[in-house]
Amino acid sequence: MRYVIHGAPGSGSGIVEAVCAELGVPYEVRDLDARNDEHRGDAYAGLNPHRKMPTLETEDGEILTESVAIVIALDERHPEAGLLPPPGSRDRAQALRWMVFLATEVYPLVEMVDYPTRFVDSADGAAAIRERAEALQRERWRVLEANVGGSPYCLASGFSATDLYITKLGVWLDREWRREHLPRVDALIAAVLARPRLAPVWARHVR
Ligand SMILES: N[C@@H](CCC(=O)N[C@@H](CS)C(=O)NCC(=O)O)C(=O)O
Repeated sequence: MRYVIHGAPGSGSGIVEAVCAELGVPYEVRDLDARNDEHRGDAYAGLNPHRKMPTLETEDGEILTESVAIVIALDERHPEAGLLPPPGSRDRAQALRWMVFLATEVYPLVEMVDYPTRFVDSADGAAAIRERAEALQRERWRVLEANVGGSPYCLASGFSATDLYITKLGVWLDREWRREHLPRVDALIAAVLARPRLAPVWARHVR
C-alpha cells in the first residue's frame, strides 16, 4: 500500500510523514501552497472538508483526516511495526491518552495563536486571544511534562507514535522556553529528532 500525504513543510502533516517513515511504508508527499492558503480553497475541501492539514489518501482513494485518527489507522494496518503498544494494553491506553490530550487540548490553541481573527473581529481582541492561548498552551505542556513516564520517551516501555506527535507539536514551542520549563519533553524531542529513519522528515519540518 502506497500512501499520499497532503500537507505542507513545517505543518502538522509532519506527524503522518514521521509515522510512515517509522513504519517503513512507501509514501508520497503532496505539498499545498499553505502560504497562499491553498488549503482553504474548494479544491482541497474536496479532500478535507475542514480545510486543514494533514490528509491521508490511500491508493484506492480512501480519504482520512484528523491526525490522531490517521496515526491509529496506520498503526492498525501495520501492527507488525509496533508503533503503538498492543490493543488492550495499559501502555496503549496511556499512549492514546497523551496523544489525544495534545490533539484536543493543545493543537486547537495553535489555531488561536496563529489565526486569532478567526475568533474575534477587533485587533485588541485578537491580541488578547493570542496572549491567552499562548499562556494556556504553556500550562498544558507543563501537564504533559509531568507525565512523561519514560526516559527519554513518553512511555516507560519505550518509543511509540505518541513521541512523534509530541515532537511535531513540541518543535513549534519557543526553544529556550521549552529547554527551561520542559526538560523531559525537550530530551524526548532531541531523541526523536535523532532517529535515523526520520532525518528526511525533520529536514522538511524542523528549522
Ligand atoms: N484536528 C486537526 C487539526 C489540524 C490542523 O490544525 N492543522 C493545521 C496545520 S499546522 C492547519 O491546517 N492549519 C492551517 C489553518 O488552520 O489554516 C488534526 O488533528 O488533523
